[in-house]
Amino acid sequence: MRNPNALVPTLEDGDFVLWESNVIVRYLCAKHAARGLYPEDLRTRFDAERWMDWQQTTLNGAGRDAFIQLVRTPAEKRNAQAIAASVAATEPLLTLLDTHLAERPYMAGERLTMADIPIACEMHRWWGLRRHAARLRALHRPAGGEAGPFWTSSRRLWSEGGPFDA
Ligand SMILES: N[C@@H](CCC(=O)N[C@@H](CS)C(=O)NCC(=O)O)C(=O)O
Repeated sequence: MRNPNALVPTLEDGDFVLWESNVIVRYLCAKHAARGLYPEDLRTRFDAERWMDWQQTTLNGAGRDAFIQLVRTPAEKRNAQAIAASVAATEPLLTLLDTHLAERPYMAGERLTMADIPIACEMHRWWGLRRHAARLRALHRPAGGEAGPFWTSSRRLWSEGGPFDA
């Protein structure tokens, strides 16, 4: 088996097999370093590394239950408490992210780096939940109201890589 965990993603680059999503991002950005996604400057690189680890160990875990419940669980079996706890755990992290992005255009500073990739994927997943949860809609975009600052930041972040499902 290529990935002993039997999970995606798994990358095959010739005879080299690599798994763990953020490690795959690091590898591809380093391999194609000329594109600038893998910062040469050590501090900028590890700033990017920091946010990638934060996404995987903090942000992803906080939003996981909302995703599992709203997307993977039939409506009649959903655990409303688990969704509420997951939303409550994610909210302060979105505020943190919004504050960070209010001061710089990208996660690691002035340029798009590897750090923006997992964060943008995570935000895409989070905002995608709006299709499933009026509660998230109400939290982040009051009916008839203006988008909050995080909306603006995450929209900008995601739109760098493709269309944003608004
Ligand atoms: N830490 C691993 C987690 C991999 C993982 O959990 N993959 C999920 C999808 S995100 C999976 O393959 N689940 C099996 C399934 O959905 O059937 C990574 O970041 O690559």
